Amino acid sequence: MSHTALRICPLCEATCGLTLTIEDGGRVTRTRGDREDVFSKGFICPKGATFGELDSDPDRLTGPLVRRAGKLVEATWAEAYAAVAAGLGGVIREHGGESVAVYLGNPNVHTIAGGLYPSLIIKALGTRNIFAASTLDQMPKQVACGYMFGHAFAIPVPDLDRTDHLVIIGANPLVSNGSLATAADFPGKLKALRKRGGRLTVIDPKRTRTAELADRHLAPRPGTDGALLFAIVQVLFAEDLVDLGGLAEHVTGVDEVRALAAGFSPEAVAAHCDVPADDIRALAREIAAAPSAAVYGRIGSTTVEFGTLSSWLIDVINTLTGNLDRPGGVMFPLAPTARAPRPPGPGRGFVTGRWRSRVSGYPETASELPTAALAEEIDTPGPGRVRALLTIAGNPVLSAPDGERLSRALEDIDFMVSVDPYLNETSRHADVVLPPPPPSQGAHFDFAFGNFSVRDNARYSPPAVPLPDGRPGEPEILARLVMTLYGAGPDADPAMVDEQVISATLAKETADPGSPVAGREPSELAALITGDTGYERRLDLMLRLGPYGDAFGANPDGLTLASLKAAPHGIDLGALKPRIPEVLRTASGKVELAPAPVTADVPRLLRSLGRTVDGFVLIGRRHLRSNNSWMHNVPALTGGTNTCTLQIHPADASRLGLADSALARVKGDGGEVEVPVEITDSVRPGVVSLPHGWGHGQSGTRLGVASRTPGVNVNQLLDGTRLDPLSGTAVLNGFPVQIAAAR
Ligand SMILES: Nc1nc2c(c(=O)[nH]1)N[C@H]1C(S)=C(S)[C@@H](COP(=O)(O)OP(=O)(O)OC[C@H]3O[C@@H](n4cnc5c(=O)[nH]c(N)nc54)[C@H](O)[C@@H]3O)O[C@H]1N2
Ligand SMILES: Nc1nc2c(c(=O)[nH]1)N[C@H]1C(S)=C(S)[C@@H](COP(=O)(O)OP(=O)(O)OC[C@H]3O[C@@H](n4cnc5c(=O)[nH]c(N)nc54)[C@H](O)[C@@H]3O)O[C@H]1N2
Ligand code: SF4
Ligand SMILES: [Mo]
Repeated sequence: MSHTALRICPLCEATCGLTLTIEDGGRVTRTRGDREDVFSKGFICPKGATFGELDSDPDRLTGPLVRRAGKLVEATWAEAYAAVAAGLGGVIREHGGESVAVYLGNPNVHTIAGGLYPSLIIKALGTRNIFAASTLDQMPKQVACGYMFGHAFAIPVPDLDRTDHLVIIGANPLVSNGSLATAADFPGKLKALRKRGGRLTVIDPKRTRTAELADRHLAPRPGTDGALLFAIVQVLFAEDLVDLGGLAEHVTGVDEVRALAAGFSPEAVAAHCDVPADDIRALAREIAAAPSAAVYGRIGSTTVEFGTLSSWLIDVINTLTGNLDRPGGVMFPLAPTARAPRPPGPGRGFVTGRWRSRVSGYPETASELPTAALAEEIDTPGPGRVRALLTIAGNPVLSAPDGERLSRALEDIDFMVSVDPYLNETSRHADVVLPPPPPSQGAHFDFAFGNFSVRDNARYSPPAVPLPDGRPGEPEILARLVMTLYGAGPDADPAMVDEQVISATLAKETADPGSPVAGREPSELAALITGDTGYERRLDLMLRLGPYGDAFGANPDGLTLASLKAAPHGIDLGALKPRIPEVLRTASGKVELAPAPVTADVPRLLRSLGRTVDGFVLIGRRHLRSNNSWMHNVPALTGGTNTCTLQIHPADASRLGLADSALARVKGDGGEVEVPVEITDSVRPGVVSLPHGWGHGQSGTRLGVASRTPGVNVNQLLDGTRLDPLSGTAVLNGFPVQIAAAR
């Protein structure tokens, strides 16, 4: 016998609603798109369709592992927490909680646990050694938006359903399904754009599947978008196309931007970008002329040498053309668990560098240090050295620069804990591995992606399959870590962690005159909270205090956990709405178009204009049936085009004497790899493309399928010193390499 259950897909940012067919034993045997899902309306991709295989991968760990006499062996949960208490406790007693580093990987934005507990763990440790996938990803956007709008999470997203002209820079949503723009069925939305007479422009050094759909594809040299975007700004001013529309009274710094742009005419940057000046000029005019336009950048605009400048310029263009915060332009989503809007006014503003990394002195950004500096923080002796590491849902040995150095550092670290379902290239170094259950056995709510959804919505999935007896869910695993750090014994109830948060939040909200529950009695509100678990109760709390919430009865039709549970296909909260000035938290209370720390980096961009590259420039790529480093272990997701090859232009290949599938030697600052070439004219001459997340087959891992087609680790070509200086983000796209035929 079998039955079906609904589950939001946690495998990418599109957050599709899935219908799972579940056998009596709890195995997911079939996965379809949920046609009634208010957000995804039945869309599913090949990765979502293999949810069942990924869920039941036999290499997933079913219980904790503890290192005994040098070897990781199976242990009970009680033994594992005792080992954590002894191991981390010892390091903390000797060197302090600040000697423990935390690395938060990408899936934290896809889990309830990752949304609710890491900040409590960090607080319990009292450490500033926080590292995350952010500085391998979107941190430049957070820094740029932090300065412009006052908050690192005030990130506008393209209003995909209403825009007349979408300009995509360094993103390939046909493959990635979108990022910092949560939209199920991105391909369908691009087709709908064309159908309603809209335009699509793609700026990408590669002719990607997304570029193939475009009306106009500009293929600049990698890393030169900053100059190209500045040239668009220059044209807007020079041709009198600047029109802030209703925003004018809310924006400062326009004249400073005008002055800075003067040095970047299309003619001044054309040779550097290798894009004709006329094409840049035409694009600027089209963006200005469109009834609405949305300029949107992703990985190819952030993980690059001028990542923060490019991220900033994207929203400068949106602002100067009146497209910021208007339908069809870029808008600020309002998540159901966000704080309910408060009256507009000046805020504290955004700063970086409140502390610095110990070895290289990199500034903190959004409370994180650059992940590229994690290895040196561990392996460089001296006071303040990182002595222990906790990784949650991360695989930095493959995802960050110079994984070999990080691996060596982790061999010698005093103590390491990994919360991860797999024994992989990173977790194999841990002293204790705490595996969360497969996704079918966990509840789902998208705390992170509500902030980036192109349409506001609220959806909740309870666990589709019950947890086996004695197996904790990931929220409980992390809550128990918090308790352990505070010295609680094995019998302490982890739900106490959640109750603590609930009472602290209620005390704060009832005392805040801007809160929907200002002046009310915290104990009266606490008694109203529902939910079967600690995390459900916190979700109820956040929903009820949030922008659409019931405010604990004051707004009886508002959202609660109960109302979400009563709507299993989700609740649509409507198209995005303008939020300026309410969303702004800058010190001026305005959009600060020319923040001094950002404009101070413009001379570096100007200096780059005359530079030439000797050799090749490497860019990355993603594959539809894959996700970073951790989906190469499912047979249905391997093979076909999903392989680790070096894509190279035919002219370059013939010059180097490389035939298709021949081995090429690729050499970068940090090391070299040998990899089969794939000859294709979809990459520009002078550019090669190598995907990340490969380099499996390392000793001590338990990844039977991935080990058979290991691929090579592109990040071994980097030594960790190439960073966007304003955000500490690694330059993973557009770095120089030398290529030769392997002997
Ligand atoms: N060269 C190059 N490098 C890149 C990139 C690139 O484009 N080029 N992209 C970068 C980007 S955008 C990112 S986000 C990073 C990703 O960097 P990471 O987050 O460090 O790496 P992932 O490969 O996503 O690894 C995710 C880990 O989480 C585990 N996991 C999966 N599901 C769960 C879960 O439910 N709970 C827990 N606790 N663990 C889980 C997996 O087993 C795996 O170990 O990589 C970056 N690295
Ligand atoms: N199938 C699949 N989906 C995924 C992932 C995955 O691994 N596989 N990863 C998920 C994650 S963690 C993220 S962050 C998102 C990323 O989502 P996207 O950013 O949409 O994905 P990428 O394929 O990395 O697209 C980056 C594009 O930038 C281009 N590029 C490289 N350098 C430059 C440059 O200098 N300038 C310009 N203009 N373009 C450049 C590349 O050619 C590439 O097409 O995808 C998510 N979704
Ligand atoms: S697009 Fe993303 S969220 Fe949707 S089914 Fe595929 S992997 Fe899952
Ligand atoms: Mo990412």
